[in-house]
Amino acid sequence: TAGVIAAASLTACASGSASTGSSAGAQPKLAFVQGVAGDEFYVSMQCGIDAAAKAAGATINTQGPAKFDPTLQKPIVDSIVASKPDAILIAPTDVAAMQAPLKAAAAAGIKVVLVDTTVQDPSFASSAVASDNKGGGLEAFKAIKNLNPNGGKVLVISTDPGVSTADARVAGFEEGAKADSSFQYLGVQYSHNDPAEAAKLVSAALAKDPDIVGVFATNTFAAEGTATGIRQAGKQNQVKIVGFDAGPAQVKQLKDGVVQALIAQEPASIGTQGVEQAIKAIKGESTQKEIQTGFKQITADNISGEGAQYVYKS
Ligand code: T6T
Repeated sequence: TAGVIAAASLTACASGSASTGSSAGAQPKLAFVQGVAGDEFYVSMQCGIDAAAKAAGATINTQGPAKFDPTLQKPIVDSIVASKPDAILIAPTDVAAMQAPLKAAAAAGIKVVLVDTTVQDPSFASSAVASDNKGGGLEAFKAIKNLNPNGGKVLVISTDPGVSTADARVAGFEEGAKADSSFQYLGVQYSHNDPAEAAKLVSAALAKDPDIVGVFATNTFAAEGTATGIRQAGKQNQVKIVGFDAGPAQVKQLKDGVVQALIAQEPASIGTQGVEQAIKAIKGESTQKEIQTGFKQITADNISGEGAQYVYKS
C-alpha cells in the first residue's frame, strides 16, 4: 500500500549523499542542529534531510551537541548563525533556553524550521514538523492497559522537563492513566537522557512500590535504561514496558521479551518535510506552520513484518 511505501522511505537512507556544495552559488545553504549527536532518531532524520537536500540541490551542514543539553546546543547555534546559512533546521533541547537564540536567528534573516521538538513561542519559525507526541503518549497508555487489563500501578520515566516532545508524551499518557480508575498513576521521574540513571530510578521505584505493573519510558535512552532496571530487578514477568522510539537496542529488547511495545516515530519523514518547508521559506513561498507526522506501535507480533521498516538507522 502507499502507506507501507511511505513508511519504508521514513527510515531508510537513500543511496547517495547530499550535495557537498563546493560549486554553484545558487545552492541553498542549510544547517541541521540535532538534539544530541549519535542518537539514532536524529541519524534517521538525517537520512530524510540528506535525500530532500539532494533533491533541492542544497548543501547541508549537520552538527549536534554531545548531550541533549541547551548549554551545549546554544554555542552550536551561535556559530552556525555566524556562518549565515539560508535556513536552520533544529530540534531545540529546551522550550525556554532555546527560545531567544532561535528567535534572534530568525530576526537575522535566517529561516528557522523546528524539527521534532519546539520552543515556548515558535511564531518566528517558518514551520514546525513533529510527531503527534501527545497522541503517542496516549497510545502508550492504551498499550499498557492492553497488557494489564486489570490495571495497577504505573510509572513514567522521562528525560528532562522542558523537552517539548517528552513533556507531550507524558501529558498524553497521564491523561489516559488518570481517566482510568483501575490504574494508579505514580507520576513521572526524570532520567536526564541517561540510560544508567533511568535504570537506577526504576530500581528505586520498584523498591518503594514492588507491585508496579507497567512503565512508560518516553524516549530511546529512558526506554533502554528502564528495560535494564526491570531485568536487573528480575521483574520482567511482572512489569510491562512500553517505550517511545525504535532504536536497534530497543528493538533487541523487544525481541528478547523485556519490552512489550515501542511507539516508533517517522524521523526521516520529519527531516524530508522540514527541508521542503525550509526551501519554500528561502524562496519566499508560503509554508505550513505546523506539520504532524505519524507513529506506529511495534510489538513482537509485527516486528518481523510491517514493523521492521520503522526501526531507526544507527
Ligand atoms: O524521542 C526522540 C525525540 O523525539 C526526542 O525529542 C528526544 O529523544 C529522541 O531523540 C530519542 O532519543
